[in-house]
Parts: sequence; C-alpha cells; structure tokens
Amino acid sequence: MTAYDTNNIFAKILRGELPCYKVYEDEHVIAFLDIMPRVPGHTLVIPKAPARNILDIKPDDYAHVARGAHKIAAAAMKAFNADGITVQQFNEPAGGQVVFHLHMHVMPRRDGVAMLP
Ligand code: D5M
Repeated sequence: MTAYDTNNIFAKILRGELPCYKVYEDEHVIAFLDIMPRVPGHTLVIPKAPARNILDIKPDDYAHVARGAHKIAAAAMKAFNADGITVQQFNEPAGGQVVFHLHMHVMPRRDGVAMLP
C-alpha cells in the first residue's frame, strides 16, 4: 500500500493550512462539512493521527473516529430533523477513496430523499 502523504488535503486542514467548516473537535478527531455534500449536513470525521485508511490506522485511532461519528450522528439527527443516518468510509481507489487521509462520511437522511451520487 502507498505510504501516508503528509500533503493530502485533510492533512493540510488539520495543520490549519486550508480552511474548513469545523463542527466538532476533541483530542483525537475533528469533524467538518463536506465541500461536495451529497445531502444537507454531510459531515466528515477524521483522526488527528496520520492514517491513509482502514488498512494502516491503529485500532484505537479507528475507534476514536467511530466515536466521533457516533456523536455527529446524534447531533445531525436533531440539527437536520433527520429520519436516518448513512455512515460510509472508503479505502484505496478500488474502494472508492479519493482523499487519502482516513475519513468517515456521516450523512443525515430524510424519508424519500435520495443522496446525490
Ligand atoms: O471522498 C472525499 C470527500 O472529501 C468528498 O466527499 C469530497 C470531500 N472533500 C474534498 N476536499 C474537501 C475539502 N477541502 N473540504 C471538505 N471536504 C472535502 P472519498 O471518496 O471518501 O475519499
């Protein structure tokens, strides 16, 4: 697998070199709005630890991301008056990954409303 690239977009966001619309931060993760939202409220949760994807992240760091997604899901249900939540996480190009710093998509859903592709 390719090594972690410290110049990926989310690494730059973590270093404050690129802006983001941050909605949550703790010791281990940040969460910010996706720049190409597939639904209103589409949020990404990323670890502060450098990890390309599920194949190189430490289990504890993955657990921190899952914990962050759990918090965001509950907040998004209320904030967007949602009927459900979709959580997705892509790994390597074959798995649909485009940005190579691990991230979980948290997407509030409404009954009868499709996600953008
Ligand atoms: O898709 C990567 C996701 O990251 C995709 O939904 C767009 C989003 N993205 C890309 N650049 C930015 C910035 N600068 N801010 C916020 N969101 C961004 P994946 O297929 O999961 O790797």
